[in-house]
Amino acid sequence: MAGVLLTVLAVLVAGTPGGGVEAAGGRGADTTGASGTRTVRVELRGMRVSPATVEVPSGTRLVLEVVNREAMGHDLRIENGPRTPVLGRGESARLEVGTVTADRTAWCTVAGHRAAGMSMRIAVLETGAGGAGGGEEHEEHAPAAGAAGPDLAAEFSPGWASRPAGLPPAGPGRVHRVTLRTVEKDIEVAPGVRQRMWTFGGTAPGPTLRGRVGDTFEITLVNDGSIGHSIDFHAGALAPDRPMRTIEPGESLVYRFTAGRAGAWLYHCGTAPMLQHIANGMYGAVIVDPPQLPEVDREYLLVASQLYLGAVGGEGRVARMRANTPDAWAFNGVAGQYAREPLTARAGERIRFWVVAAGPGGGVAFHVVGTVFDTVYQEGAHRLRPEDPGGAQVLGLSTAQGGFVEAVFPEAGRYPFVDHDMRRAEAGAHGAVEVRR
Ligand SMILES: [Cu+2]
Repeated sequence: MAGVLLTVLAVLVAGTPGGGVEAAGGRGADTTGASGTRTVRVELRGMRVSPATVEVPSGTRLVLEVVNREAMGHDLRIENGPRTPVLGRGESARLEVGTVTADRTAWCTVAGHRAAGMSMRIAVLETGAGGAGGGEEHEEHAPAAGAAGPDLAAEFSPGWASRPAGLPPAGPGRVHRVTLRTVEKDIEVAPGVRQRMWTFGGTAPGPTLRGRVGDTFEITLVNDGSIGHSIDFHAGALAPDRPMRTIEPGESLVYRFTAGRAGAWLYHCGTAPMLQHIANGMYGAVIVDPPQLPEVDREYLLVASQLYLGAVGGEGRVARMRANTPDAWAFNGVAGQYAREPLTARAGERIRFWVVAAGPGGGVAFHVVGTVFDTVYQEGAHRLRPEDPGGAQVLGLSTAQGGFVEAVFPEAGRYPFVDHDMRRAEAGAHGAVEVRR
């Protein structure tokens, strides 16, 4: 309540020429040209800078008292001007903007925060006039993105290898202890295209965890990155407050959950803007086997995701995430990788494909050309079993859903698999299964 009042006050003060929270100079009526000093309190909270606009007469010496009102770290940087350090909750800093003679912008430089809305405008009013400041826009626009996306016919770098898609069975233990370190790492996400990704454990998707109903997972999350991160496991029910909290670089936490129910589950970073953290690679899968899950000849896991190319934290890239216009789509993080290095099987084998849709802005319509699925397990329930007379063509998953399908490959050949949304398939969400005799 007090915060709201302060914000309102700040807006009121900002909109009143000559006013000031702690006005140190004159009242703005200086006739010699210097309008005096204006001090404005600025609050950082909820991906917003309040007030969003500060209007001052030209020639005003402006001082901003910047305070962060939430646990997430923020700063404020003035265009062509000073910046605060990253502020923790309740911390404040004083910014001497200097004498304002033209419109300027200010924003939080923490990755993704500006694109999420953390910017403000310092607008010049005509001296002595109360009219609307019609200053020029200094907003930066997203760079025009290449409409064609990456060249999927290009070569991967020498020594490149696809991410192994084979899914090993769950280990014998009932407690699974894993340490996940958040690290920033350059990864080749499409042929010849390297991107700095934010990862769990150095890969995107992160490591796959697997167990059975009733198993306990104990994850130690260590932040080796340069900004705050967190983790959210869909596979277990608990109060998010402590285990899903954001930890700063150098910190760690232990996240313990018991898998009460079977399924193909997503895990992901839960730090704002989540859209950016997930799109930059912070996602993975937890497989919890249904009871009496029959053995099959081979199991594969394919995590579907969008890819956004460009500088990490680049505002244009984040703008594209928000517009849901990915540059490419991928299975297991790399566009087109299993077209280059196909999955393998033998004729007559039963293959189980586990699929998780990581998004962050779309699902998947998983289809294997030349096969008919006789088993579909989606979001914790069997929809089709081999003894049923029906068949299935697609495992359709919304964002963050998971499941598996099974098929028997009738004869040798090369069987493409796709996201049957052809925009996605042609943008990298395709591969093949090479079936031998
Ligand atoms: Cu993160």
